[in-house]
Amino acid sequence: MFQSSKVIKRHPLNPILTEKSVPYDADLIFNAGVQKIDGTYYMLFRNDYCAPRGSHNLAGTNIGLATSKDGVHWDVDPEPHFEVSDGEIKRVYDPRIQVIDGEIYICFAVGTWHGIRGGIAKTDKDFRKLEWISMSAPDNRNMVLFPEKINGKFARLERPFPVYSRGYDQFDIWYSDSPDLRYWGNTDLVLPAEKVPYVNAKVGPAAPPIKTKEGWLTAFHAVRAVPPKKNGWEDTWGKEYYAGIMMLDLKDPKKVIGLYEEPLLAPEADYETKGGFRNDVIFPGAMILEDDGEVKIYYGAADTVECLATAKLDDLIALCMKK
Ligand code: BMA
Repeated sequence: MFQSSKVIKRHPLNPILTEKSVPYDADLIFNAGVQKIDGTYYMLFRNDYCAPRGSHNLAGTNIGLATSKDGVHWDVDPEPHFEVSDGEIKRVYDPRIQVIDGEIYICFAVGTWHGIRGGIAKTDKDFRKLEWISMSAPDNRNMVLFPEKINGKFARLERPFPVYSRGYDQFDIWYSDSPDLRYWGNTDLVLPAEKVPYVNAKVGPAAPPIKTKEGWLTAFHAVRAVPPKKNGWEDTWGKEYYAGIMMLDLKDPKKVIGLYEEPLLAPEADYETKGGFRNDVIFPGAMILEDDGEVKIYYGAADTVECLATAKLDDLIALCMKK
């Protein structure tokens, strides 16, 4: 019913990373964070592994590192990069990488025994160190950091999930800022789900914002509830995940100044709609703006593989800014 925008090109080598390229136990490779630092692309990918490999018996989640010189072909490290599972924390997943003033930060969804939390950690150039800076109260996740301080404060988008007040899967995108990445406040609503015409359920942040002359451009995830059916590995699955795109005000990023009212990316390709763990899922995790004005959009497909789509920055801006 809904189609991807014409300005989007799926990369001909999609999916660009799958479990086949991972030399250790790996089954579902998706929802990666990517950054280009000093000319090298770094990807932290989510790996949901099964025991034994290749079975449908999910056994855990770790995070792998892959590097690339062109953002398309990847070298995967020989070992998983990290797996966090210590007492209260069950696992971390869906990493989002941001560089602010030369420091590298990762936002994670953190599964704990007492709810899902949004965690922010500082790391170093080889992504080995994980120094936790802050962890939200449950239930919150999908945090993304802005690439610079705004009005003197660090800023993030986030997605609390207030089941009591909004109902199951009716969730929105929120904003908070912080003097130090530890204490977050000034929280406000950014994009309520009902403002997005093709959504009948929830929205949430996806790719960390990039700065443009018009504003902060950011891709979000947008969910439609559909009648549950057997889809993928589970007996019933009743959702479709799209990528949406919007523009936020440069000085007041709580303010949406442009929203594309149709999906940027809708599940259409075979690797998005067939044979995956959960088909019909597109979940962006990064947008990289190249010097020639191309934007690389990295996204998880079907909760199974990692993909790349490209678009021209000017086209993405035009989608958001024209009514
Ligand atoms: C969300 C998260 C994502 C996942 C999506 C689709 O709730 O768990 O990591 O990609 O569902 O299954």
